[in-house]
Amino acid sequence: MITLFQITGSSSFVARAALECAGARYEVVDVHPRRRAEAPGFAAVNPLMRVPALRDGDVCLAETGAILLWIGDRFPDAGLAPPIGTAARADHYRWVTWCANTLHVGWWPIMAAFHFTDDESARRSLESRGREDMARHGDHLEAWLATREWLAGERPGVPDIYAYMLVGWANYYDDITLGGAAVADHYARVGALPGVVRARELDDLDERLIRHHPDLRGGRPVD
Ligand SMILES: N[C@@H](CCC(=O)N[C@@H](CS)C(=O)NCC(=O)O)C(=O)O
Repeated sequence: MITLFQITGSSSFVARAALECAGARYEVVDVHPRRRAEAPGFAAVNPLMRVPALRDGDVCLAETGAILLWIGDRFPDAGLAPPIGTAARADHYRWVTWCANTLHVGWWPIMAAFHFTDDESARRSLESRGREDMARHGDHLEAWLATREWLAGERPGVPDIYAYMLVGWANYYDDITLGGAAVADHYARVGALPGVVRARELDDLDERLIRHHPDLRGGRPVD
């Protein structure tokens, strides 16, 4: 059995969406955002206590990109990862890695500048530089998607689901949009995949990835 350690509506959403798209059988352990040590088995799977984390039999995985690559390979019939050795497979690695090391971390100065500095003016500067970077990332994605439907190959795959979540986080801000029409169309296409729709329902998220019930995680109040 696969076990996903999650906080609904966080980065773990994308792992759940990939599992749903893969048609996987899995269970979830809801991690309380402020009482992570209480989640049974969580620290053993990811000593950093960050979500998503995944246990698959004897295998323990952390890091969103690694988990997505694992799911893509683990369920080959779902077609979420192109065949090894193909150009599409190279694009698959490229975009999962770009999402993990560029777009995902690109959100931190915007969402969590307070982690980096206590100084108010430095914080504003980080948020503003973060927005400039995010605009460049959106342009990069837009250029790639202007000539193709999916990020890697002819079918939707795990990089599409990862990009979908990270593009969707722009909905939390009135002044941020990633890319243009091609990114918006891709967001709509990925958002309509049945597994992604189901993961949104399970994570209590609307089409903009905004929580229906902001005070609940896994159906329970966050106190
Ligand atoms: N590099 C990790 C980052 C994961 C991460 O930061 N997850 C957040 C939730 S969105 C978290 O668990 N944060 C807890 C913390 O920073 O203590 C990954 O890509 O999986």
